Parts: sequence; C-alpha cells; structure tokens
Amino acid sequence: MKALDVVKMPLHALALMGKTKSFVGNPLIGSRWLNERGLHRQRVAFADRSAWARRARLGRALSAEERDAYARDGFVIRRDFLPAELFARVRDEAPAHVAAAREMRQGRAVTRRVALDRVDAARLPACVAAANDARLDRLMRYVGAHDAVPLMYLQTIIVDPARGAQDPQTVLHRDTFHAIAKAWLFLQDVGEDDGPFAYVSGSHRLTDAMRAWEYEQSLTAASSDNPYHARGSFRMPPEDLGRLGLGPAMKVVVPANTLVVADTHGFHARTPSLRQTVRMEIYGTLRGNPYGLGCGLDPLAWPGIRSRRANLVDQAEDLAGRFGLLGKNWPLVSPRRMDSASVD
Ligand SMILES: O=C(O)CCC(=O)C(=O)O
Repeated sequence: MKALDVVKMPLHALALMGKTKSFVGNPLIGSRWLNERGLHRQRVAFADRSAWARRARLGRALSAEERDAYARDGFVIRRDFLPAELFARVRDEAPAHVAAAREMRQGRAVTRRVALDRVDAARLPACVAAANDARLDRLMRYVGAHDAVPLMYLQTIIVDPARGAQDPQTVLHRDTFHAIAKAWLFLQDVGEDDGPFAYVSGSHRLTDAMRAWEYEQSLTAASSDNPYHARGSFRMPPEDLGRLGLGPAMKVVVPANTLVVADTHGFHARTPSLRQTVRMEIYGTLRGNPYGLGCGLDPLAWPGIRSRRANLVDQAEDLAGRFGLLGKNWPLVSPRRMDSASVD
C-alpha cells in the first residue's frame, strides 16, 4: 500500500458506503484479504436487497407488464414510444442540429453528446419534450432503483472499423456492482448490422451462481490485465455465461421510436460494427447511492438546478478536471451537425 493511501484511509473507508467500485483506485475494495472475508460479496448483496426494497415503492407507478419484464430480463422495451407527431419532429430536429457538442473517443467509436435540459428547449424543443417524458422518467427510476431525475442527452455513436483499436463497449461487461438505469430512445431503425445494444437476459439477478462469480472476481480483479475489469466494470467471457445459467447476449434489433431502459449492472455490450455506422438516440443515465443512503435528497432536482442539470454537471466536471480532481471531461468540439460522420 502506498503512503498516500494510508493518509487517505478514512476517505477510502467512507467510499465503501457509496458508488466507488475500483479495485485499483481504492485499496480496501481491492484487498484480497477483505474480499476473502466477504467485503465485495456483502456490498453486492446489500445493494441488491436495498434496490429491490426501493423498487417495491417505485413500481407502483408502472404496469405489471413493465415490472415483470424488468424482473425477468433486466430491461424494458417500449415500441412506438413517442406519439407519431412528436417523434416526426424529433426526427427532423435532431440530425440537423448543429452544436459544439462533447465528443469522446473509445477506439474506433466516437460518442457525441449535447445536453437535453429544459433550458435547451429553445434550440431543441422536440428533443427536450421527448427527454422529459414522464413515462421515461418513471421507468428509469424503477430500473435504476433511485428516486431521482436522470441526466438526458441527444447522443450519436459513430463507429468506423477502419479507424482504430477495439471499442471497449463491445466487450461483454457490467458497468458496476449495483443497479444503474440507462435509456436509449432510438431515432432510426437499429438493425443487426447497425451496432445494436445487446444484453444477457436475466444477468441482473443475484442468483447463487452470480454471487459465487462476483466473489471469485473480487479476489483477483485488482491485478487484472484489463483496466476496465480492474476498475470494477467486470468483463464477462461469453463462454462463462452457461456456468451462471445464462444464455448468450441478445441483440436489441428494434424499429425507430423504440425505447429501451436497461439495468446496466447486467451483462451488456455494444455489438461491433463491421462497416461505418451512425446511431442516434435520446439517451439517459441514472445512478444513485447503491444502498439508498442519499436520504431521499436529489440536489439535481432542486429549483434552479433541475432545468439545467446536465449542463451544470458538465461544467462541474470541467472544473474538477482543471484542478486535477477528476479525469478530463469530454472535450467540446467545433460546431457540427449531430448526424455528421466526421469526427476530430
Ligand atoms: O451503446 C451501446 O449499445 C452500449 C453502451 C454500453 O455498453 C454502456 O453504456 O455501458
């Protein structure tokens, strides 16, 4: 253990009560000795139990069919989600929107995003209306087991197989050890070859086999060669799924105007693109304290913050990056159409 880690030990210990997941960034989370005695196993089990307790209340706002779909699969799919008239306006507005967006490159994939806060409604009225749909909000709260407002964006994923290294999102993985909701409202049809989202049905459930797998990973994750695995986003070799009683990942091949809300602590991936693809979606993310220790407080929903929350989070991350407190936020690029395949 490094000397600095000893000084920071109270902070490392406090982090166990929150979302921190890295087996290399936190010496307690990465400790084989503690994990042999059940530290990771207990974090996973406690997060799962408390998420289901919160869902018992959040589920009242959903249909039985939606609750059953989540319980069985770990995701909910709603076709023809937006009224046709609103969806037609979103389809006109989104691709043609010109913005100095944020872009992040991961190997051959570039993700481009602009925020869809209420304050953005002057530029993107239809997209902001869609992103603030109350049904979407309720589904995300349930799947993420967190009674809070999600962060919403207009997002384009541009993949060019000729451009570089593997996109890490195409490797089957879970984002973390506790429930998280991610939402995609697809603006075009997503076919087999369009780099669809893929999910292993039922892999969000904490079965005995899954508990044993999590325990096993926790003993060695800190020394994994895969940096994402070591940082707590466990990678899952597809050939090991059978051992957990799980089938293969299912590609979510869907028509335009389909909403998918998934708990990405189940195994999922982006299907690799064999040709250049441009996928556009209204995208949302919601992750809260795994154990419900936020005391019901949701500062992002407070007056003056709610209507600009995704923009404020970006500004806060820019600032934190500048002071070296976090990694660098996604850079702003020169203005371009949201559907442009050209990237920096
Ligand atoms: O874009 C996708 O289809 C999946 C992305 C993904 O794997 C993730 O957000 O963790």
